[in-house]
Amino acid sequence: MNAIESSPEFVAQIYTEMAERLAIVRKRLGRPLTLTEKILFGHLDNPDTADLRAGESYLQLRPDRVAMQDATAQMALLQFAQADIPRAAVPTTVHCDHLIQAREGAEKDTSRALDENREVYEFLRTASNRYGIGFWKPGAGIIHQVVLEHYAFPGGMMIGTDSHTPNAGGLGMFASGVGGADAVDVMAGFPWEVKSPRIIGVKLTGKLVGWASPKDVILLLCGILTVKGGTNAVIEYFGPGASSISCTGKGTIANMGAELGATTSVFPFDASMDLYLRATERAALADLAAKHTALLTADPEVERDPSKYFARVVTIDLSTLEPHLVGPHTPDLARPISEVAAAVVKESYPDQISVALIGSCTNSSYEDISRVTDVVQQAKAHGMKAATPFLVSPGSEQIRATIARDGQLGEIESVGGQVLANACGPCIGQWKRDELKPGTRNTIVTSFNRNFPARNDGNKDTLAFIASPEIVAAYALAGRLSFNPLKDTLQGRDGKTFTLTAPRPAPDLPANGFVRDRDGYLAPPADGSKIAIEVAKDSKRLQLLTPFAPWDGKDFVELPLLLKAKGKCTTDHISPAGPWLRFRGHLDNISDNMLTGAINAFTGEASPSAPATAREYKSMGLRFIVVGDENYGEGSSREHAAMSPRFLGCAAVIVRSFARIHESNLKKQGILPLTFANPADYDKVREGDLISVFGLATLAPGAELTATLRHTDGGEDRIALRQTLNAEQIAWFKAGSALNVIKGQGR
Ligand code: MIC
Ligand code: SF4
Repeated sequence: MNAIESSPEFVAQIYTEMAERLAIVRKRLGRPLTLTEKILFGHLDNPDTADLRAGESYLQLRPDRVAMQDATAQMALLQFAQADIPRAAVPTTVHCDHLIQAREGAEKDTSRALDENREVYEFLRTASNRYGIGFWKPGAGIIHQVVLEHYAFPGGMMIGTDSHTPNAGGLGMFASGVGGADAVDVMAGFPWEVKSPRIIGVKLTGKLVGWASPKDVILLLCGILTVKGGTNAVIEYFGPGASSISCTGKGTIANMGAELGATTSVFPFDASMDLYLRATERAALADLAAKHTALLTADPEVERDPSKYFARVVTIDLSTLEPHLVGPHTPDLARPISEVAAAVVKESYPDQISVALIGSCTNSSYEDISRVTDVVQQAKAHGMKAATPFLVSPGSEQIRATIARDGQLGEIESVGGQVLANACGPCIGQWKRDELKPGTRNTIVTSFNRNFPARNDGNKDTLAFIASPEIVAAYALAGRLSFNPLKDTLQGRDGKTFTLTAPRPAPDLPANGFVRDRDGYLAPPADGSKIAIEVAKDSKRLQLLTPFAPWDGKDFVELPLLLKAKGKCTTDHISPAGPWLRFRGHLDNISDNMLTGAINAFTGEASPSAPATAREYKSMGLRFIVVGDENYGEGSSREHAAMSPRFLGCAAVIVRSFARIHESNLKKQGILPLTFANPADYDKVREGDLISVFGLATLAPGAELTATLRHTDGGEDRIALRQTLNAEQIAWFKAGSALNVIKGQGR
């Protein structure tokens, strides 16, 4: 049986193996290594022979753990069930966090979710028990927070079926977001394959002061690097400023590296991680890490001459960092707080804030909530209450119970704050906003990480802005986006006007320890092989998978263009969440949301009819092609954004560029992800085009393909397409999916 915990024995063994593999790679490379390289190469499946060219080759890695959340684990486990493998090969956990809808507050919302999602939770619980997977029940917390509190450790490697898995980088782990099919590979005992990343070094100097917080580091970086800037790159932080930031603060920064499209973000092992491990009852891991600091930090030469070792170096001086606000609609539209008021006027953003929200997997640490409490107490001293509804999503039961015990929650509630379940809630559209008429243009501010249109409440006219929790708290008090928390005055109920002072530095670890809570955890039995996994035939929520058909050996000839998407097309546009989350285990049903959020380049409108048209083609035995713009598939790891198109008959997706996880999800599911060799050819695609792709029989790594666009007026354009498939991925395409290849090959 696999132990689920990251026990000292388990971690010691990993450090030994890392050292062995690194010795081999060091011999081959003969140069100093960055921290990223140490963890990556320390987890190579084939250190002797691996092709290590950054940005070019694919690495075969052996992650130490897998984590999955309920909205993605359903499809992952349905695929794992198809692979017919008795038990997960590495320690794996499932976390029930995405399916709880925020409505009336923590208790009622959690109990309603238990009722409404019973069938899905039962499936996840029994499948976890059967396959030797640790199961965290609804209400226990959000995946990344629970992983940080219990399983992450410096130098480890983890993959998770959620794009914010890199949160564990705050504790020095190489943690990456993947689609369910990648998780299935690792759970089945195969290596995880990922593009060998470029490494971007971020040097932090100085120390955060005043209102500036770890969140502002990543908000600023989002503005600098943009949502594409981290694609196939790892962000490695270093410098004196890095060690001045708490472990949970580092978690916030690493978490939101997902917004840059980064493979992950890492921080070197330091005293803050040591303290966090001890505060979470893992002193033995802290001792072990201390013994292995050479493995868990970059070689000294790297810090001395960073530009020699990193593809790019960005320097951020924490001492002069101004708090930032990003949004709306994209996390890289960053502005210093002092420029927000002018932007409100210039862009006609609704000034009145309709709701302020803090917490989530990104920002609900003890430090965050304590700084928020400092801000609200200043207002309370003047008899003030929040001017807007003020919602708090704690990241875990550990954090909720601790801030309840230490009084911060009570303080936040006393100014009108409402505590939601320890779950994703409004961050993923699980938010019943009865007060808002659909279609109303309105402003919300959050301390979350995502702000795509319609993301939080299903309303595309909601403008979501992201800032640190302490800044969001200040906005909640003022109720206006044009309010500058650093300077402007508030009017107290006592008749006095006052200016907020910057919250005092707050501890990231409670003086009296965390309230450790493992009630929400269910360990798998020693032998789960007799446990049956039931999926009712007529279930609306779950559906067993049928393997996708293999490639028929022919070129794609004159396939209809289903949709040409324009501009940002995130996985939230391709497979919207919110109400659709309930179908995450039912491929047929969820496919009715396919591409409905994508903006049709010919009409400028969303595409509600895309699923029906695709079904029509399917009934006629026709496959189709989708065309997209830059960074297509940005955002979430949800593989539904690849499985639904595959299920309805998509043969290829042709775009200007892809986001990493989505490109890999398409490959896994047997769809060809292609890019225009000449990005301007995007403009040649016209409404009603029939698209052919030639050269499939000789498909080979690096080979270009040719396509023709036959236009409705009889004209034709011939264009060149690129692809990044390696030999193994070509085999997936030919077999119909990666899963078809794995099946029967189990360990
Ligand atoms: C997100 O933040 O977008 C999600 C919801 O957590 C997703 C996962 C999902 O769609 O289930 C992610 O980040 O991967
Ligand atoms: Fe949940 Fe939001 Fe974090 Fe995704 S980003 S895991 S939806 S809290």
